[in-house]
Amino acid sequence: PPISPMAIAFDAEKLTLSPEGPTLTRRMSDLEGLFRDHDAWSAAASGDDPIVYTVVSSPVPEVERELPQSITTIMPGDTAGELWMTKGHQHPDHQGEIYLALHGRGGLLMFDGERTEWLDMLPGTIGYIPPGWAHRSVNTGDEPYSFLAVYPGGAGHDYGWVLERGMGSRAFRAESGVDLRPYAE
Ligand code: S6P
Ligand code: ZN
Repeated sequence: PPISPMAIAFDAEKLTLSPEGPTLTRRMSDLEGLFRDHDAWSAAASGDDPIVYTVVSSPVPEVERELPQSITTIMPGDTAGELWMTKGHQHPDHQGEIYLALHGRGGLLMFDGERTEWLDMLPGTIGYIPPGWAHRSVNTGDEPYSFLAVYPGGAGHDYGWVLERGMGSRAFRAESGVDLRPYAE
């Protein structure tokens, strides 16, 4: 059944939603095949297997015509220099999405299969993901990076698309914040 109009309390300090839906926790071991340095990934995954990011959802369900939201928090860190990031995905039917940066420093890497785009994400930046662009978020700073996502409930997550094609670029730690390198290098 469709849900009723509702207010969701957003705590701008704690970055929580209330009421809250499911929370997802992704550890290093959940990110197989994504970092360039497989040995460094494997050592971290089979070692202390740190939490890389969490996703807290609103109670709005992920079903067609609803408009759910979530807050993703990526921990600061890197694996052999490659900045900690989300898995990244394409929406199977190419729906668009909106991100609003809330805390810390990050980047929004997008790839349409040919072109790559990078947006610096600082608190207050709205990042627009157009239809057909796969998207991955990266923590470029030294504290947790959090952002709000608003997306069509039927958007889905095609993770295989990114495993197959990559994201065009990879983001490495640099003194200036981030060094973007071609995916294959
Ligand atoms: C959903 C939206 C985000 C991500 C989240 C985790 O469309 O883009 O909520 O799911 O940032 O990233 P990923 O790539 O592991 O789903
Ligand atoms: Zn998405």
